[in-house]
Amino acid sequence: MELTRRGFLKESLAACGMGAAASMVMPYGWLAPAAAHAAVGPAGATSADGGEERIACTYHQEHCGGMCPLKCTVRNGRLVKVEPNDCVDDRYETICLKGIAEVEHVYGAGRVQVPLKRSGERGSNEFVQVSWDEALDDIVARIQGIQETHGNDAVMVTASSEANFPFLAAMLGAQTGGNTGIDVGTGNGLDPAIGFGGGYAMATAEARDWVNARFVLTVGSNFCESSLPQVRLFFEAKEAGANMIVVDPHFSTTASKADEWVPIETGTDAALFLAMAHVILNEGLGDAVFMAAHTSLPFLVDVRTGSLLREHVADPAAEEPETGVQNPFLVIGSDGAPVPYDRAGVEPALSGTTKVGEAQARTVYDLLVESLSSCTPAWGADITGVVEEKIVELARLYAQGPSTIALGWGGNDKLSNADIAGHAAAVLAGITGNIAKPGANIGVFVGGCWNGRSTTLGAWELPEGMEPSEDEMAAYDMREKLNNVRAYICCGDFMAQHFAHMAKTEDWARSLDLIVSIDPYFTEGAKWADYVLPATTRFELDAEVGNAKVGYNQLVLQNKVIDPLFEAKTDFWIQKEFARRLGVEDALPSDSVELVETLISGAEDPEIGSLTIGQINKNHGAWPLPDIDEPRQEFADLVFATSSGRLDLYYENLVSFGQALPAWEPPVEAWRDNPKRADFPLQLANVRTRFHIHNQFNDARWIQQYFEPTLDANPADLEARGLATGDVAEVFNDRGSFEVRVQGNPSIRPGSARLCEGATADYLARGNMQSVTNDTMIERGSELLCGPVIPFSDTLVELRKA
Ligand SMILES: Nc1nc2c(c(=O)[nH]1)N[C@H]1C(S)=C(S)[C@@H](COP(=O)(O)OP(=O)(O)OC[C@H]3O[C@@H](n4cnc5c(=O)[nH]c(N)nc54)[C@H](O)[C@@H]3O)O[C@H]1N2
Ligand SMILES: Nc1nc2c(c(=O)[nH]1)N[C@H]1C(S)=C(S)[C@@H](COP(=O)(O)OP(=O)(O)OC[C@H]3O[C@@H](n4cnc5c(=O)[nH]c(N)nc54)[C@H](O)[C@@H]3O)O[C@H]1N2
Ligand code: SF4
Ligand SMILES: [Mo]
Repeated sequence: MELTRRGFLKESLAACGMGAAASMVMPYGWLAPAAAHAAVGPAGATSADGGEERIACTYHQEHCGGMCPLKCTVRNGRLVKVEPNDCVDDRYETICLKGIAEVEHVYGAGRVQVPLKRSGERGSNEFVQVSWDEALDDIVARIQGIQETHGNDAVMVTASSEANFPFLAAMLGAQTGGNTGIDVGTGNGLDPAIGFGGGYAMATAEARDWVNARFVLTVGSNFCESSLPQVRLFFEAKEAGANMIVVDPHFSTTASKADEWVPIETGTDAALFLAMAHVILNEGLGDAVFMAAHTSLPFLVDVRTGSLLREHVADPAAEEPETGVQNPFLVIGSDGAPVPYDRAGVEPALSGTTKVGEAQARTVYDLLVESLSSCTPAWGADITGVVEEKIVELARLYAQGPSTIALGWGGNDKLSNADIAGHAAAVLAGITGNIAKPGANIGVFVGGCWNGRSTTLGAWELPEGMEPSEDEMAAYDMREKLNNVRAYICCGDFMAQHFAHMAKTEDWARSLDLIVSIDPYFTEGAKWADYVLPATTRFELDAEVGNAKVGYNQLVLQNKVIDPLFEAKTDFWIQKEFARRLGVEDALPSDSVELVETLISGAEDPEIGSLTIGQINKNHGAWPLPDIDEPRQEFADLVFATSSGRLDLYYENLVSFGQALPAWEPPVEAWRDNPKRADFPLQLANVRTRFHIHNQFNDARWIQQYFEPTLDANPADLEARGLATGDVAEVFNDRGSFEVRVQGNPSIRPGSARLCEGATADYLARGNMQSVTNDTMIERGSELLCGPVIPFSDTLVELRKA
């Protein structure tokens, strides 16, 4: 069969006279471009039909949290099979449909094949083919012109997690975009309590730890789609007896696999957590010993100012809040008097009042009890739609422990009030001690490559002074605030994927002097570019090895699988060409092999640092990190990474916002009684799907057979608008509109609609979903760890038949 197919292709292609930049519409479907490059494969073993065949190991996508190690078969230079790699441990031998489908997708019609230069108006999507030299000469000349007049920081370079651009911004002295406002909603509220997670709510352990839990409460995550290689861990925990309960407005895939689904009103997770905390404290189910010994709940607060009181009350010079050591927080000692919390033998009272100097002082615990007093189950039920009895039951189950709260980045995280939910979740962990113990952890567990054990790899050192400029502001703010940026180099799709409220992005794009898109695929953002440069996919390399990364509990190498396709170039080559034109070529490694050697030899772990590329490749391109037999567990000694070493539940910097302790606030737009609902009654949930990774795989034909992005809504909501499954609807609000096929889906909560994010214009009926998404930034955002979150799902819309 292979023989026949190959012979057939050879002939048919010769007949077509196909060149590298041939038309993307080809009569022989997905196989045609492969054969167009069949001549370039390096020699290897011989396949049954006499062609050249070899196997190469690499890793797949980072941004699904998978980075699955892959074993790729290449025949006559063409990728013909993708399988899970043979790893030392079969837990890491994972793959999904998207990895398998690369056999077609790498050669897919969505690829940018040649460098393109804008020929029409910006955004008109009109381009002409140019040579790499023409493109790069002009781009560099224009950048230099802009920088001479406006300074180095008039250029901005941003790169998606799939792109590999460690040098470009530094070479140009460019800005790098600042806070992204993405995936930082819940972490902004959770992470300051623990001093871990960096604002991304990274879990305090891996999902492998779930088997140790009696109760796993998943809130706002669709783990069984968004963490495909780890779905087995969900079932292992379930089989081990953990009670898996999923809180989600919609009957998600994960909800359907759980022991129980608890439907909730969108954007009200904080109210659920606060009501649960109320029950726990009210019923005396808290862990008083943990609270007194390991949290900031016994700390004293000046009732007049809301500030935490410290030992050197009258001596601001002694103030060292970074360490808290020189100026420790005060607690009430056994004699009722204030005493530094860290003095030997102190057993702090959780409750009480005292005076510190002139200041009237109360404990954080008392303030918490007071603030929670109104958060009764009835109150919570009214806001969340979760019935009172269920809130009480969840609270009791959680308090009993060991319990884990598995938060998400795609749920409440994408609403403006997410930090309050994260903060409230921290309170639940703090009052019950369900943290940093086997089975008792908290955070987002999605993605092995983010949540497994890690080691820091080395970095290539650039000459002194070769570094990015300081970021003036977050890139999303540049659309509205005065700033210096005039040229924007996007490695990945930033224009459409990273900003809500597309109309604003478009206005900004029109105002820029130069936009460059560097991506293997033709993205929505590329339409706004002056130059679209074809990058290779991770499978294509011009050297034997291109990158090394820490995947799920192992080091993985990006090995060459096939030669670059079309005129695509590697991210490394592109940077090198920039460097050559800037006269700094020698500052970069000579090739990507030298770069990878540096990454490995500089690894912080000496066992990893002593490995060679050859050794790792003898081991199929993957090397287990040390000590991975047991799941990662942070803070087992219960000393947290906060200034006091305790779980810090009181956020002094938010006193002026009334959020020193978490206090319920609805999201800015998608709240139940928002008068805006009169015109735009439906909330639009933006979620991920197992069929895509953000904007990627929209064009993968093998996947398109099974999945088309549809706007799913409850059949009753469709019917009320005269819509039925299969109709194309216009989705609109006061920010914009787009058109998409609708699907009646009883899993969707009435009053909401759901669409996978990253479904871009070319794959919808018209326009981009980003046209309607909300970009309102809350005021307290500037005080939050990572700045405000972009509230993509804090969006109200209406539908009508298109
Ligand atoms: N409306 C809405 N928007 C959202 C979200 C939402 O919920 N709603 N979610 C947000 C979230 S959580 C995230 S994390 C972001 C993710 O958005 P992105 O950061 O855009 O996602 P990635 O998957 O990291 O980036 C993929 C891009 O990199 C390109 N690429 C792949 N490999 C390479 C390579 O080797 N070199 C180069 N140069 N490019 C490569 C791909 O073709 C693709 O265009 O989207 C955000 N946007
Ligand atoms: N296949 C695949 N996997 C991915 C990605 C991908 O693009 N494709 N992207 C990766 C990235 S960058 C991210 S950020 C993660 C995100 O991973 P997750 O955090 O799991 O996010 P989603 O998959 O969007 O699922 C969000 C869930 O929250 C629910 N939800 C919506 N609003 C609310 C709410 O207000 N409260 C509650 N409790 N639930 C709500 C939604 O119905 C949905 O089931 O996935 C990663 N993994
Ligand atoms: S898309 Fe993600 S889960 Fe699927 S094979 Fe690739 S890395 Fe693995
Ligand atoms: Mo994300």
